[in-house]
Amino acid sequence: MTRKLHIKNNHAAPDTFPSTPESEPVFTISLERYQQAAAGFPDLATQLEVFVDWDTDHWLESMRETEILLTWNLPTQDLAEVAPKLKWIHCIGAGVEHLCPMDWVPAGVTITNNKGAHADKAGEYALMAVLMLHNKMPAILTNQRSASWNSLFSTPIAGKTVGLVGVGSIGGGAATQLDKLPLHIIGVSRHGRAHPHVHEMVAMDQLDAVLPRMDYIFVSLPSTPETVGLFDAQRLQSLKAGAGIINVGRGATFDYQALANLLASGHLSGAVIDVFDQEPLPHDSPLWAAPNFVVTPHVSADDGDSYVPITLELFFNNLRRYLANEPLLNVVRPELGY
Ligand code: OXD
Repeated sequence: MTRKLHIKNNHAAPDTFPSTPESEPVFTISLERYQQAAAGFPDLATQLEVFVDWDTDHWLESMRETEILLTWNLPTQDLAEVAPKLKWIHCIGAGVEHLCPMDWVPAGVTITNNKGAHADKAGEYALMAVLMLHNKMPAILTNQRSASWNSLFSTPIAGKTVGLVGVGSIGGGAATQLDKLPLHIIGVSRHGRAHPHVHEMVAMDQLDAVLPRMDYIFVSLPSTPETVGLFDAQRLQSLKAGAGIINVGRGATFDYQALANLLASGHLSGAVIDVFDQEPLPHDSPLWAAPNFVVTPHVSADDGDSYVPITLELFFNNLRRYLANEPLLNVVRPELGY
């Protein structure tokens, strides 16, 4: 018996995913890419009948027989009637806030996410961004815009403290890379579970106790009711004078205008920011020109060459569990939203 796998790709459009034409090929699961990955899992692939689609071109016809859906998003309305055989949705992103609230999930359908696909790339970005902040690159880039030669010296980084707010797969990747430097690493996570490359781990309710000790803060939180607005004006104001900020999680966790104000006033030294509420960041956003505020276009964690192969490997490994009736990895908890 074969099971039908529907792969839903999206054409790029602003405010969806992928949001830019250049990101569309990075995230497209073409039949060719699928077959290349499937060749590594022949015993599993023969158990699937695969249909590759774009947007909702063949959604209604195809979903009638579909048991497994591989996608970033989907039309959720009346899903139980549209897809009566559906059992498993694998989301090709780590963040699933676009699928929340998950009151539409039919009984018996499990959702998994792409947790684990981002760790290596995000870890290197973290290393780069911490070194950028420490070497005053945001201020140097700001000065460059006005042709200003201002000798901003820095020191070796030894002895500085980096805080990782969120120690999931991305925060863990950051810890692994940052631990190569002579830094003290504090992790803050929901449960405060130990990580081999984090020197001091606390639970989220200790966040305000440890934040003022951090020279550089790397935030990789999902957008959930618990995290939206976490870094508001007051909390940002409470950070150590001269601290630097990196955000690769979701824009909704920050008040960026308050952050820009604190950079302009000199209380904070720099920011390297990869995620925004609206992506692409609109041309007229004041953040483009905010001093010491570096914008990167949501590229911190996605491997531009191998995102799809990494995703499909993760998918096939989970498919093995699925076919063996074993618990899946990366199951999203609808009540938590990640
Ligand atoms: C994701 C991301 O959620 O890259 O996968 O932001």
